[in-house]
Amino acid sequence: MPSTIDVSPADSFLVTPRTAVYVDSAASAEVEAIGDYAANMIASRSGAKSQRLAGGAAPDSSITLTLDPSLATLGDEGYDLTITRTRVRIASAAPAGLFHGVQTFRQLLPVAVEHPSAYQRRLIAPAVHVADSPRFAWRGAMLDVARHFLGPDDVKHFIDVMALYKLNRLHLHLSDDQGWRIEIKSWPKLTEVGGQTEIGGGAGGFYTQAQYADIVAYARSRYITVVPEIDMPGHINAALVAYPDLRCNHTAPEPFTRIGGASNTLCVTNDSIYQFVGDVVREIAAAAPTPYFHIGGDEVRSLTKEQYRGFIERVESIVTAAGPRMIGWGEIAPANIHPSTIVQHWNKDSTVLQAERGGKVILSPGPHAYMDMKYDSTTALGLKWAGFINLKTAYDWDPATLIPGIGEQSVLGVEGPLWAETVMTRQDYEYLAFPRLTAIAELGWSSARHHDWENFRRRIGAQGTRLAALGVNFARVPGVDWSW
Ligand code: TNX
Repeated sequence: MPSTIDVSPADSFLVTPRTAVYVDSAASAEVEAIGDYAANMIASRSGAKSQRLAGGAAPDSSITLTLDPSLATLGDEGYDLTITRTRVRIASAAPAGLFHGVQTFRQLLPVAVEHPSAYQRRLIAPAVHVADSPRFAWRGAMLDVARHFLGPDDVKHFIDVMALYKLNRLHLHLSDDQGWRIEIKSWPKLTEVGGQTEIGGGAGGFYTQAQYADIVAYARSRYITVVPEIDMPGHINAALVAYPDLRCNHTAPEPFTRIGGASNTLCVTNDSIYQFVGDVVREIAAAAPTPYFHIGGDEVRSLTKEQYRGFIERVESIVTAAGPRMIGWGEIAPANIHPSTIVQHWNKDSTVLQAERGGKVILSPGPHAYMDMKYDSTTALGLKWAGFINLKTAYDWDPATLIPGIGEQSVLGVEGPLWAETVMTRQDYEYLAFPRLTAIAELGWSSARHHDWENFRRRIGAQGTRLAALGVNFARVPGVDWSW
């Protein structure tokens, strides 16, 4: 829900065959690409282009995208959208805001906008003025492509749906006990061996570095930053099968293809494993520029506290030297990590320690944000260790008050992880992610003063036909009127 919205009830803007999208005459290629995206959205065929506005005012029936430095108070992602009878104007201090403004305009158009070739496609939007900016900088989803692999096209489809809800981070869990999913040229067996397994004995799979870079670029064009995760020092059995010397006993463990975790870890007391960690971090960061690198760090049971903390601190210096900002799950917080490192809360963990250091945290609380939990006892897919999570439970919490000692200032944002022990296909992912991911998106974007379950419950019903139009297999959860 936007920060402010003023509706002029008597007026509306109608898209006609003459409606054109304009960008400023001096617009950058980046802004022009957003213009083309908007032109495609309203056109009844693909390949439509935006035009450059050569001086003077925009003509009637125009949609203009303008960078306006005076809107800097709304931040890079904020935007100002004005729809009148004759014109649509989207303005922002930065391209990201223009893109989000286009998404709001899209949401104001009828569902037919999702069907470019629909026979009857009367695109009409109410006249409004919206001034809007996000509450949190980090609004994420996580795909666990390690437990069951998901191909690049399915990931891109997920990215497209994320964009509709102004989500801006896609965390990819690229390795785990059951599989290794990204090509590392200096350690080829990671994918030759570790990439061939997954839960249940299926064929697994992996992304080549070129495919990974393509996903990152695709996400970038939707103003979504991909966050690569390589889970270590535990949850790494697939790599140990490929390279037994990474273990202290130098013997290959059995492949692990069940639900649950193997107890094996990297041999953190052996200097040579830091060469491995460095190679992996540097190759992934070189394959596609990344501002963040997630090192996992969760659920390690077989190391001493000192061994674990020493490992995290050493890996932090490796990641930081390679460029990215490090992220780790809540367990890393007791190590002596830098305040710029980001800690991701998931369970009863020590994340608060990072807030006490003046650092930032991402909130993915298991009992609210875990999209791999069942909705209720009748849900066929999913796990239930963190409880059933219906739409209300996913929505009805406040990131700024959830954890004592972690206030608004410490919260970088929210993220919904979709662990994939039980999910195998795109349809499975979608069923668990939607509509709950819209609740995470709303918590990330909308101000706390707009937080209202009854209001959200009524509004979200309208997303059903839109998600259906996009081919998303969302769960028709009870308590919501999906018949709009
Ligand atoms: C805990 S969340 C895990 C994952 C599992 C997930 C299943 C976290 C950091 N570790 O390895 O997939 O539960 O819900």
